[in-house]
Amino acid sequence: MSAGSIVIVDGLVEHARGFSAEDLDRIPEPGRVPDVSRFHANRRGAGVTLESVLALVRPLPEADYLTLHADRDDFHVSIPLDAVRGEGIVVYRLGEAPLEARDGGPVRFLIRDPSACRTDQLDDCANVKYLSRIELTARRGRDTRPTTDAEHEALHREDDPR
Ligand SMILES: Nc1nc2c(c(=O)[nH]1)N[C@H]1C(S)=C(S)[C@@H](COP(=O)(O)O)O[C@H]1N2
Ligand SMILES: [Mo]
Repeated sequence: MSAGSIVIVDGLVEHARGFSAEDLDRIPEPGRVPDVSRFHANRRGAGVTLESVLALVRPLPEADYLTLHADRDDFHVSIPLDAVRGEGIVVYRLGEAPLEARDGGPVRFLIRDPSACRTDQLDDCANVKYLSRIELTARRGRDTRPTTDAEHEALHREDDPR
């Protein structure tokens, strides 16, 4: 793993590895996403496409699911790889600075065009904050997204670092 790794990508990939902010900075166009507020009005930061990160680790043909792990608060989301490939963004900077916890940093996952909470695999709840690891698997992995309104509200009350 590289020094200063902020996110690990592993599982069913040819080259499991950690990425530092500087590693992610080296990803060229068309992988760059300069300003997420363009498509999520209340969120900020800059990053790279999931696809550009996957291109560096090379998922194996048998990889069917992508699981997003947030160790900080033990939150996990597992979604079909095909569905998320073209939609995922890995956000890790605010200007030149690291993305802070108040914005879900140091690494936040965002879906470009999410459905409302609990309506789909690619919903708002899958916009994982404090992302520590992206794991590729052949079957669905761990998913701790809330399944009821009450669970969902409780999670939002507790998950507010601001
Ligand atoms: N690590 C982590 N990421 C998380 C959550 C969480 O509890 N922990 N909540 C999810 C849910 S249920 C929603 S709806 C969105 C809310 O994102 P927002 O606070 O930026 O609106 O974050 C998602 N990402
Ligand atoms: Mo949610």
